[in-house]
Amino acid sequence: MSNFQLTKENISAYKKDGYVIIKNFLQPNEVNKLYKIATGDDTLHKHAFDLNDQTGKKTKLTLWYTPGNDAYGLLTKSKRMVDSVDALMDGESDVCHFHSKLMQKEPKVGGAWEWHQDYGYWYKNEFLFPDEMMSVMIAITDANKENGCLQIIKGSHKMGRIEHGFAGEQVGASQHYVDLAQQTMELIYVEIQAGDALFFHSNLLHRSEANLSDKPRWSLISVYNRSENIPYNEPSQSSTVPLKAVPDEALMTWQNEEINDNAHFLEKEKDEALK
Ligand SMILES: O=C(O)CCC(=O)C(=O)O
Repeated sequence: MSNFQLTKENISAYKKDGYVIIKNFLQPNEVNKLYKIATGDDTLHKHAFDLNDQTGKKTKLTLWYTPGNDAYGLLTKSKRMVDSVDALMDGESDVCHFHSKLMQKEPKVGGAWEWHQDYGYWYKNEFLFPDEMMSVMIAITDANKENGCLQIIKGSHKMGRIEHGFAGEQVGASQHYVDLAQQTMELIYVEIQAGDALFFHSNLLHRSEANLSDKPRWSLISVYNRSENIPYNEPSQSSTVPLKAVPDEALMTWQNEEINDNAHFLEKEKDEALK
């Protein structure tokens, strides 16, 4: 989808609901390319680690900070991504990339995620402005109730940050506030197809269930920040380095490099923060 731009309606839906879904954000040939790399790239596999849920089920993920000229980096830096998040986030300073994660929720073993706000984690990194941070989830495979798709509470970003505590290896939002939120706000299952994108606010409450199906659920989640939103407790530098956008076509037409260690992968055993 070259020259893609969010509409005014997309932007007002995001402001009101805390998210917007864009169908067919990627073309089938683009998502096929990403799927092939996701399942075949040794570097991505080498840097993958397991995150346990409370029942011991594991989600595999690979997390990196610096988008290079590999297919994933070119997508993260593509004009359609950078312009879209620029239109959605508050503030006017440059768009930067905090990190990206390839989420690998395998059939029967892919674990659950507790209710949380991403800013529940990033607050601990001492970013001050949650409205200047957001995530984009790109479905690499179809996501549905059967394979543990994302669930969100529509409009919950307007509650501001709520208390979080530890839940196994994850951070979970106060269940009391999640229960209160659900008294008036709608629970949405984000059932999307490969190539669709979900743009969501850093304070939107979300969770997912384990993947008990026989189909994998793979997705890319890229996190963006504004350059003025300095984290006072975060060792990586990426979140305040302005992104140089590349044309949307780069993913398919540039001679892509393979992802390499210049992406600065998170190694779970060395780093405390998971996100
Ligand atoms: O993709 C999922 O199942 C959940 C991911 C998630 O909640 C997160 O990365 O914050």
